[in-house]
Amino acid sequence: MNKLILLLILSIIIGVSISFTPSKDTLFFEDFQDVSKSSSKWIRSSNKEYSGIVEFKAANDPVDASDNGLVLTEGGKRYAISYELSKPIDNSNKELIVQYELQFQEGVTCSGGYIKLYTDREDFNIEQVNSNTPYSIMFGADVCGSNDRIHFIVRHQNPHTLLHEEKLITAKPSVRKDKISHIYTLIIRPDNTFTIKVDNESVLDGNFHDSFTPAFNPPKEIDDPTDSKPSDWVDEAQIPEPGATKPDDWDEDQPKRITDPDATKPSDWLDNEPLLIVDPSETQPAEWNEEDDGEWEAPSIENPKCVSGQCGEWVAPTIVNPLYKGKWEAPLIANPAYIGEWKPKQIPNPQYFNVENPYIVDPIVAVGIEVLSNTRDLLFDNFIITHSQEEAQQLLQENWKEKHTAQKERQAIKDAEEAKKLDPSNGDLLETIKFYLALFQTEANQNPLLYLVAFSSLLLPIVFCFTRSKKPSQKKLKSDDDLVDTTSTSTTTTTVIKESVSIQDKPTIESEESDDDDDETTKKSTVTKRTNKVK
Ligand SMILES: *[C@@H]1O[C@H](CO)[C@@H](O)[C@H](O)[C@H]1NC(C)=O
Ligand SMILES: [Ca+2]
Repeated sequence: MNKLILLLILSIIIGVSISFTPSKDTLFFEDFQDVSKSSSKWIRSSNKEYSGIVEFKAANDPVDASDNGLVLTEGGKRYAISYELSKPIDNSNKELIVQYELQFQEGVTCSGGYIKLYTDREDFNIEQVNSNTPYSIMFGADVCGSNDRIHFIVRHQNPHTLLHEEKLITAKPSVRKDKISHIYTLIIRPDNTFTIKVDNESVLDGNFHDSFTPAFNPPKEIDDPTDSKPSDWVDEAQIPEPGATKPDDWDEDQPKRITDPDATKPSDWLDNEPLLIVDPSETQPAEWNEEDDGEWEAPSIENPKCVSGQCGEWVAPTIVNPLYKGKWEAPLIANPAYIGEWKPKQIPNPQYFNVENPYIVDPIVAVGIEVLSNTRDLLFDNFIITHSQEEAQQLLQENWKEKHTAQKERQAIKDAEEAKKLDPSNGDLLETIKFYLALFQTEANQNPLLYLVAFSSLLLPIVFCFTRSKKPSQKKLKSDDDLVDTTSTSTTTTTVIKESVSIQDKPTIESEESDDDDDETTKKSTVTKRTNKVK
């Protein structure tokens, strides 16, 4: 066998994990594989507020050690780093797809994981980016405590006031808060609809005309501010019947429940048996010393005669009182004077305008991350902006899918190991090896090339020995070993929560309460407590 061919095959296989190449129509693509290029294109804001250190490097616990991302390395810091596009993006009459990958490597307490697409303006200065820099779209994950949502905000110019207003989607799709990598996709269509996907699954389908707050288009009519409810307006629909009186046989003093008059004490009831008795099988231990230990008392056990609960003082059960009626109230009748609910008169809205195509956003000149993160090591990767959904899906398939699957499996193992630690009947080494082998098999069944990689990594040294070759390049094999090696870094989550620091850049959403349920996928192992029996 020719070792060159073998090497070629290997490098092709290894290349599979991150292989996406953008087309000439791709508007923006960044996978951080060329670190020197990324370092020169991503510009950090010189604003003092943004002191967080960004690095371009692999994940802490990488599936593929050669897969770099953009990492916000410190917790409790603000970050502003942006990439200026060579040509501004105009989404008129075209689909626009914005997609990126995000991983909370060390978990998340309170962090922005969203991106901003900055508006093409005369005064845009990439080195001065801050929370007030005008953006056209803000999109992505935002978590703070139990509040989390995927943002999609459009800054839109009001044609009357000429001021830009932030339009937020009313829905609050939730963020994946686990420690594995997820991919967020926004699709904006020229028919004024949009879709938000997480991990290639739709989480929100919306419409620019009615999915945003405030709406792009103000209402045509508004309440007349000069109108007010007349003082004689009757808006009580029902009234107590006039002249109704309490019936003579209505006794308001009857109690709700009474003792069951038909109940009798069971004939086998044991009035004088105690619930606990001294354990007759216990005797004073030989080593018991009354002087040191005090007087010995035998422990108590449940009285075996009382297992059916028929011991002690007998009390008759209670039943619902058939004579109970409660407080008498006059029956309600329809109010003959009722006019209806009062509503102010509607007048044409002087501020009305009609934006026919709110999907068209202000041209985009740069992509940026401008966030506060209280947790360290948020990792961004695989940014793409394109007019082609197929292209975005291809990137997801080629650069993310395998990694995500491997990470999910690792997480499952970690969870299983955690559960095992809590369980005293720990599994043995053989079981663990069997488990990893089974895992490898599942992975390899999905991607048969892995068999070849595993096989080749055994075969390679033999071939090289045999042919006495000089420099086998083993470096790249590491990434594939990693797929099986899941015993790496434990979960040390040093998270800093600074109450005083809040995410300032979204004034309109500060006070909102999340009514979303946590869809956190983290499994919590339950510890079973053994309660000691009374003995
Ligand atoms: C993503 O979803 C589409 C359907 O919407 C499907 O055709 C495609 O295979 C999916 N891609 C991956 C990588 O799962
Ligand atoms: Ca990458």
